[in-house]
Amino acid sequence: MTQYTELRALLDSRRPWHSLPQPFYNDPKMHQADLDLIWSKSWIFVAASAELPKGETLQTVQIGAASVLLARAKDGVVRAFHNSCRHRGSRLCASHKANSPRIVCPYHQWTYDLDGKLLWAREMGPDFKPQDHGLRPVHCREIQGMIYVCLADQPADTAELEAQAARYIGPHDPANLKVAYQSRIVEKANWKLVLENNRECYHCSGNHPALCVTFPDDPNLVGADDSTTSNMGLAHVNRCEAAGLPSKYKCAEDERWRFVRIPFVGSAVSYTLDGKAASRRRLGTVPFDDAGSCLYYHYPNTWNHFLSDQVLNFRVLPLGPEETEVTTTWLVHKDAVEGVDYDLKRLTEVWIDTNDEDRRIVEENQQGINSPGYVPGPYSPVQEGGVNQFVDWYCQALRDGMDAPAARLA
Ligand code: 3BY
Ligand code: FES
Ligand code: FE
Repeated sequence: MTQYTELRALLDSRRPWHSLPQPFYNDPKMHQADLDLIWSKSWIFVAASAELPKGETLQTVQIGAASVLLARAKDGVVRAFHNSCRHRGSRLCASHKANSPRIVCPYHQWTYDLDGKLLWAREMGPDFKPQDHGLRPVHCREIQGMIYVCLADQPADTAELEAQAARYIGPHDPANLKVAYQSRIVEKANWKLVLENNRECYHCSGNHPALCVTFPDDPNLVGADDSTTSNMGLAHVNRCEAAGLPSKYKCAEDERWRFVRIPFVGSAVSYTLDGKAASRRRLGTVPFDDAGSCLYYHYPNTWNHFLSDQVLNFRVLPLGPEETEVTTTWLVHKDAVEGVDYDLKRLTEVWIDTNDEDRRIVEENQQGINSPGYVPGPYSPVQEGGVNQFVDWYCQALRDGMDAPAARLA
């Protein structure tokens, strides 16, 4: 209860349009509050659908203390389970990825089907009922090529997200993508600094030489505001929508997700150093190469780019108060052949550099915030509307989490 009191006081002390007070970025108690009130209650993006082909594929993901096992059984359905054996609780799968037709506990070999049913347990006596000891499910949804889980008892409704994702992502045909490359980096910074940094391009011209070749450094395109406040954004939205490609800025009522399609610089069509396509196979029903990038974020843990020739998923997971994992997945058409239709270096180099530049920025941000000299500073009204929108969402999500009947802190 004292933790709530402290948290409420800190939230009340927040100056609007300013960065957060220091404890939000480095205090272990506040980090635990983030885990309990946000990460344990929100839909969390965990994997691209293409990472889990049918039949024999498992993946694990760590969300705070919760280890979650993902499996796509032969029926094609992706399910999520607590990665804890129903015997004496051993972790079932220790690796990030595995390929197995069954889930076998390493301790006493209780064996589960990929749909969670307990198939086999040795010498448990005549009264033992295997059907009472299936894996405990975690809410799981597969929406337009992206898999999400939610640890809450009653997850937020996804109907509107599903409807809008079908409109904006559907044309990129997410069912026919394959993973071309995946990178995993650890950033020594609080997860919110990673998200805040993503929500503005104030830092782009000074830090992202490769990205800026193609990505427009225009706050009206990447901030919280409707992209049509920029003439270039308006022209792009009108042209795409006239061709049947949903593109107009669309934000959730509770502000936890948004879609918008923005143009690239000049005649660029993809995130490459020359602006030309990275893959020769155009995706789905995207009507032209220069469709720009459909930007989709879902708080607290993902932002994405949907292009005419590739899809980029970014997954953010907190590892500790000052440590965050960022996994980037590059997807191309499933029939695109490496070395023929795309060159892996060309496809990945801009965002490998950009991610590393962002890692350095947010690590320096963390170091400066840790100093006793840090005081919250003002956001640019021109450039940092998106950061303010994220921080507003975060503060409101904490308040909602504290007010929810089941809320509790250790
Ligand atoms: O933080 C970044 O690097 C990204 C690039 C695109 C939007 N955002 C500003
Ligand atoms: Fe899993 Fe014993 S803990 S079989
Ligand atoms: Fe950046």
